[in-house]
Amino acid sequence: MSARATIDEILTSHHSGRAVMMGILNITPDSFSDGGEFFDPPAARARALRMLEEGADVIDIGAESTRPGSAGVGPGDQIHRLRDVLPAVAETGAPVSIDTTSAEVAAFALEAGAAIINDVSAGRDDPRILSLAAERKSQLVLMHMLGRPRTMQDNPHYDDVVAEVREFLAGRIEAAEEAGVERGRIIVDPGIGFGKRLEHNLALLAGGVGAMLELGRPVLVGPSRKRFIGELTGPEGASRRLGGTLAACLVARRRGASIFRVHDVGPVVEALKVFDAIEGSPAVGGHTAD
Ligand code: HH2
Repeated sequence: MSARATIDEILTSHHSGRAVMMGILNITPDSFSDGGEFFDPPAARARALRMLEEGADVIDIGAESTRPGSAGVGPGDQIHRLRDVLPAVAETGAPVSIDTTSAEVAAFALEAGAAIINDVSAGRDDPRILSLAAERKSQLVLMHMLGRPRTMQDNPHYDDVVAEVREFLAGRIEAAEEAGVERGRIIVDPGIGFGKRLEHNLALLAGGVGAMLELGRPVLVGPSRKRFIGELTGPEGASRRLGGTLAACLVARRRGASIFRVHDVGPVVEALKVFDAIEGSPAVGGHTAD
């Protein structure tokens, strides 16, 4: 991938075919795969710079873990965690996204240089986040989640997961537009691992991405190192899920996802480069093995 994507290139990536890399920076003591590692500002900044070198277009900073079973961190504590780290990352010139469901935290982050609000509750936790995004003309990621992080993995059920997630996101786009957010600033995300069993995650990565694209907005996916990969590859820890993460990103890419929220930026960039080169080769669609 060449130069870092601009905000406009991110917002039109579903049309242009550009792959956008969102590198994960969790400044939390308890995130499921990297909790505690980047809690202090110098370590967090170094991690962000490393991901940018590897090809990240955006750094997604989260100060609250949303892993299954987690209880939540108040806005004051999130802001305290972000105070030194966020300006240091924004100074690098890379677009910063703030992973929060709190309007207070989002307002602080936008003031400190963030350009994107990544709300895993899609504006349901704190509806003021929608009017904030509208007023500040920030970009807004709306993600599907069934239930709340504390309980979302307690026996999730869908009759038709793809249709229900699509319906939910269509409704949240409408709510955001009613609050004044321009449709052109919205990104949608099926919420891999958020109130989903293995078969739900697989369905969303297979047919789901195409169904989400019908909403007319870029599709972001976040399968990185998640539990459903471990369910397929074995019980090793989250940092041993790179192969599965690559497979999930490539499948989602094939279906039209254009924004990838990942921990392992370098390997995903490399995999997508090779994948896109093969898919773009004139022989694709020509000869087959049989
Ligand atoms: N996944 C996580 C957090 N934020 N945001 C979007 N848009 N999509 C996702 O799939 C997504 C997200 C969970 O992963 P992680 O940040 O690595 O862990 P934790 O929530 O434990 O900090």
